[in-house]
Amino acid sequence: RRTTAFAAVDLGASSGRVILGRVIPGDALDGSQTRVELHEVTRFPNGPVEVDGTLHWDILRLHQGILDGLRAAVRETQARGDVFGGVGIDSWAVDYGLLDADGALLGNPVHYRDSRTDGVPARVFDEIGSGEHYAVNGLQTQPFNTEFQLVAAAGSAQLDAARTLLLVPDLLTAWLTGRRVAEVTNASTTGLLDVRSRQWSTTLVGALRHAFPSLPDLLGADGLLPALVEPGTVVAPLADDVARAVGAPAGVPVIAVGSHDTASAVVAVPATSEHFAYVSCGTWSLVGLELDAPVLSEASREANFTNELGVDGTVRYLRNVMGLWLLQESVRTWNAAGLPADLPDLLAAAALVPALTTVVDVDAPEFLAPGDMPARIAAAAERTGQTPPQSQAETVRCILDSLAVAYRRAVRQAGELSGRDVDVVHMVGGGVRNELLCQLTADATGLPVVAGPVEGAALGNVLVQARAAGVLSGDLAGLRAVGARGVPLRRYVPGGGGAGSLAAEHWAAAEARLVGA
Ligand code: ADP
Ligand code: LRH
Repeated sequence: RRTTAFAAVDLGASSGRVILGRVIPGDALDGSQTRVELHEVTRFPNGPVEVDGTLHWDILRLHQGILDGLRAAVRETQARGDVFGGVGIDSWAVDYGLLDADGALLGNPVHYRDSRTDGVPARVFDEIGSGEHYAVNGLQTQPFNTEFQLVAAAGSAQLDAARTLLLVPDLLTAWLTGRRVAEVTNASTTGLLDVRSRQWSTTLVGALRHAFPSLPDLLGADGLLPALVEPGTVVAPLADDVARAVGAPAGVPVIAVGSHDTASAVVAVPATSEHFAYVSCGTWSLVGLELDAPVLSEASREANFTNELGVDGTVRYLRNVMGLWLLQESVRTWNAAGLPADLPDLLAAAALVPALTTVVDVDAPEFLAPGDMPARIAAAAERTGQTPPQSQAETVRCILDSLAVAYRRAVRQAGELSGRDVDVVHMVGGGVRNELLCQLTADATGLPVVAGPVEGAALGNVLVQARAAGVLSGDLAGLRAVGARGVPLRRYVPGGGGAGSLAAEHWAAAEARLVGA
C-alpha cells in the first residue's frame, strides 16, 4: 500500500506546469481514505510568439519544459520512496502540429488566436450549412476550430507535405512515446468528430474535402488523422531515450487522459450530485454542464453551445466565455506602458469600485486577438452608450462584472437548453484565486459557488491516470470523491459580499443591457 505518484503535464495558454499527484492510500482498507496530494514540480511561461506576422506556440520550449519537469518529478518521487505510476498530458484544444513522411515536425503549431481563420467559418458554412455541421459534431462555431484552421491552410506547401496531424497534447505524447494517437476529448474540438459515435465523421470530412479539394486526405490509410483512443488508454511506455533523459525507470506508462484541459478539469469538479454547473476558470472560462448525451437542437446551435466529449462517455455541454484573458492582456498592456499592474493590488482596488457600472459583451470577436484590451473595452463601452472605464481599477471591475454576467447567462441557458436543474456552480482553475470573481459569480447566478481546486486540470489528469493504472477504481463520482478529499474548497453564497453584493435583479438588468447592446 505504497503511495503512487503520477506526473500530470498541464499546459495552459498562460503557463505550463508539471504537477505530481501523489495517490496516498490512507489507513482504511476499503480505500475510503485514499486522497490525492498535488505538488507543483515546475511551471514555465507560455504564450503566443509572433513570427512573420503569424502567431505560433513555442512547442519545442514546451517539450523541454516537460522533460525538465519530468526529471524533477522522478527525482522527487524517488526521494519520497513513492512508486512512479505514469505520465499524462493535457493542454488547450484545437491546435495541431503537422508531421512529414519522416515524422519530422513541419513548422511550429499556429496559435488559435492567429487571424488566418478570419472569415473562414462563413466560407465553410456557404458550402456545408452550419446546421449540417451541428447535427453531426455538435460543436460551437469558433473561428479557430481545427476544421477552419485546416481550410485556412488548404493548398499550403506545409499542409501538402504533411502525413500526420497531431493535436498539441497528442504531439507531445508522441514525442514521449513514439506512438501517435488522437485522444477523443480533444479530438471533439476539431469539428471533424461525430459527437454521438465518438468517431471521426466520414460524412463531415467527406463534405469538407468535396467543398475544398485542395485539402489533403484526412481519413483512411493515407489520412492525416490518427486512430482515436479514449481517456484511460495506456498509449505506450516512455521511449527508452526519454526515460533515460529524465531518469525514469523503464516501462513507466504514458496514459491518455482527458487530453483536452477542460475535460480533465471537469473530472476534478468536486460535485456530489448531477445538478452542478461548472466554470473552468483560467485564460478561458468554460461554463456549462456534464451530460450523458449531446443537445443538438436548433436553439442550442443558435445559442452557440458546444457538445465536447468528456471522460467516461460524458458530454461537456458548455459555452466558451472569453475569460481572464481580458485581464491578462490588460495587465500586459499596462506593464508594457510602464504602469504598475500587480494583480492582487488591482483586484483589491477593483473591489472598491461600484458594481455593474459598465458591462461589455466579453465574447465579442474584437477581444480574441492579443492587444490593448483596456482601449478595446473602453471602445465597446462607448459604442453601447455606457461610461467607459477610466482607471485601471474601473477597467478590472468592468472585466469581472462582465464575466459574471456572462457566467449568469451561460449557466441559465445551459440549464434551459438541456432541461437539467442546476443548484450549485463549481469553479475550478487559476481564477479560483480571484475571490472577488467567485463572489460576483455567486451574486450574478444567484447560486452557491464552490471554489476549488485551483489546479483542476492537473487533478483530473491524475485521477484518470490513477484509475487506468489500477491504483483507483470506480466511476466519475468515485474519482471526484477521492479528488475532493485532498483539496481545500471555499464556498460563496449569493449576497455574501455584504453591501458590495448586488441582488439578482441588478444582474438581470445588466444582462438585458448586454443583450440589447
Ligand atoms: P491557464 O491554464 O489557461 O493558463 P490558469 O488556470 O493557470 O490558466 O489561470 C490563470 C489565471 O488565474 C490568470 O489569468 C489570473 O487571472 C488568475 N490568477 C492566478 N493567480 C492569481 C492570484 N494570485 N489572484 C487572482 N487571480 C489569479
Ligand atoms: C482552455 C481551452 C478551451 C478551448 C480553448 C482553445 O484552455 O482548451 O476549452 O476552447 O482552450
